[in-house]
Amino acid sequence: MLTIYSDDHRLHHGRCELIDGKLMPCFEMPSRADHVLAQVRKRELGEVRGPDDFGRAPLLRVHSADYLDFFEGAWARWAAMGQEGDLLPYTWPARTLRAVKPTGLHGELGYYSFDAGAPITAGTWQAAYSAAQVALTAQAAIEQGAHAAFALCRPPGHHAAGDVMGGYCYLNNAAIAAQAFLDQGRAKVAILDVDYHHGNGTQDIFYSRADVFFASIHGDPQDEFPFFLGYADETGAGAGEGCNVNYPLPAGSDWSTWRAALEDACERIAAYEPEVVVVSLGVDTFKDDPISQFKLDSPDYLEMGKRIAQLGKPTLFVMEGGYAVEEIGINAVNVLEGFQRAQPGAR
Ligand code: Q9C
Ligand code: ZN
Repeated sequence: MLTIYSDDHRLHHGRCELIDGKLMPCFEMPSRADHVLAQVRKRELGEVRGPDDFGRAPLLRVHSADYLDFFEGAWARWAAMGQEGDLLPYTWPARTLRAVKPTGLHGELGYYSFDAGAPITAGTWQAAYSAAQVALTAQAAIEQGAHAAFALCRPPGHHAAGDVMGGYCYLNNAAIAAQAFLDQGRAKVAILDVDYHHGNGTQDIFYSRADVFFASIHGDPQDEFPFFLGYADETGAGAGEGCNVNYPLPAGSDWSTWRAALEDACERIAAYEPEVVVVSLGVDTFKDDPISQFKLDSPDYLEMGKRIAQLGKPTLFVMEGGYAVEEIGINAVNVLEGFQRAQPGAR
């Protein structure tokens, strides 16, 4: 399987996030991608290539121009104020306020974000831009005939909506790739989000559309981030009614619970008859993940890949979360290897 990777991810290295009332070093750190890449190489998954540059146009199919302009320019405005620390929002247009867009940097940042989990640093725009190009390059490889490809994206993307960042995410790599498939002539795409957290951004982007089916298996938002989306009664709207399915699972869920949800999700995806599948591949479902509550073990990820392969569709894997840095590479590559081994004629 081809892997697409860019060193530009290193340009994004936030300093800290608020966890349990304390400012802690960001869990979403550059070494995550290093561990995944190391395992891709060690396990000889296949060729590793850098991304091509498809420019801004495919990003604009998912994100608004004003959001991209704000994101690209935010650090320069912050630096011009004499600041050096990470740019983080601290006020949002919550229910009792107005969703106006103030002109000042902090007001605008609150408007374009939903939490304080997505710090903007000097290199964040370039890292996120390159991650989107990584996803688009892997998508192009599938469009050119590859049965599967792995986009080793960092920062991740599935919490980012059309004009909102948050949850370590800025540009929705999986959504951008899914939209590219559609724009290149595919009629229907399914997105399977296996990250521990609900893919609120992806769901929001496609919620009213029938050309993308979105399925997400995740910690129950009653008691887990992102709290305000990801419930089982969210089934799509308008033309997209029936094209969204959520599997909120309780804390402590292990493979037996998780795989039952995967089975149902795969049956729903098969019934939708997509031309291609995009997998938002988070491995923060792992038992030792420092910020998550599921109990999957490393061999379970081989089974996950095998079941996804049984869909029999061209499949784009897009890296999302996973924070037990030693194991993230093993578990991510287990999914890819499980998928690959299940192919007819696999070695
Ligand atoms: N006490 C992704 O996995 N907050 N994002 C965690 C823990 C945010 C996760 C706080 C988690 C975001 C891509
Ligand atoms: Zn996650």
